[in-house]
Amino acid sequence: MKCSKCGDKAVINMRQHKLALCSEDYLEWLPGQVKRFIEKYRMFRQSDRVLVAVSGGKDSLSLWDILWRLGYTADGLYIGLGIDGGIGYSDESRRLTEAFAAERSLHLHILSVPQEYGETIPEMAQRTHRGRGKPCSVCGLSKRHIMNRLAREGGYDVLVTGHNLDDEAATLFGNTLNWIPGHLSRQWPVLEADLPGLVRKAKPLCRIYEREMAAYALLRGIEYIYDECPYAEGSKSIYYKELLNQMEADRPGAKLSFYVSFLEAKEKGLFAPQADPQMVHLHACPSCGQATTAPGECAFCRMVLKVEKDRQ
Ligand code: Q46
Ligand code: ZN
Repeated sequence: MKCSKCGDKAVINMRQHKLALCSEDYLEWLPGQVKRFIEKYRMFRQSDRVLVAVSGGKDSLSLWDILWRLGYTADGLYIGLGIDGGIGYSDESRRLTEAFAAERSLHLHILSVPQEYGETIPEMAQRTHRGRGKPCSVCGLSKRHIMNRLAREGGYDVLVTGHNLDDEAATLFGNTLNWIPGHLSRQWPVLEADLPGLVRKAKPLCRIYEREMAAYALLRGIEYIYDECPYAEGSKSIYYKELLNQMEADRPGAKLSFYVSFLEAKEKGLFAPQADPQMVHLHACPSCGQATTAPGECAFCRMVLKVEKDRQ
């Protein structure tokens, strides 16, 4: 197969775009696509200070690499969750993230959950009995809170994450199967900072296939952690991704059209935010200042208090 641009040997064939590219053209094409979507959805401007949440995986490290090459001012944030899973998951992902930042002289913030809160994420999950044996709900709650706090404290204009098209399509699939109106009305490539204590958030890879990100990392020689978090196994989102991949194999472009048609329908007014009765109770958490609908302190601050009390 030949590169559609220069006729050299193609290294990737993207049936969904009817495009095959050689390594050199691909490494130029993908960042161009990312820039196009950053501008299309008005995620941030060239002069903004960007904080990239990095996990050590291919998507977040490649995103950071792309933003850096595009000339954005982008620092990284790595959160150490204290997850081992027999493979030293957190230690290895931290090592790779630090090496990535050092190679490019990029600034990396590191927050270690066990150092900051006294326990690892799996330990906190056990203590609080959240999530029926899986630490994912404690993990998600903690990551959202910490990312938001550090982006605010650092005065960043926007917090970006490496969610790719496969992630967004799987989330949309779940939200649609269960018809969750609040989630459908909030799902969008960028979330404005329109609630107390919350920063602007954006997903520059939302229209880039996971396979395209893996190819970018490989061709760019980015060393990333291949293993998934050991707790990801058996998750609903992996199941939805498998189903969507089956559709994609039969009909190239199915995933992209599912997600993009949703965005277009939203632009025409579908799933417009309704007066959400929960929002009536919205206030800033007296302890951390982040928006919450829970009475009193937010779920994260209550969880940390419970862990502290329990340990005494
Ligand atoms: S939530 Fe669950 Fe992930 Fe946290 S514990 Fe691992 S799988 S990392 S996206
Ligand atoms: Zn709080």
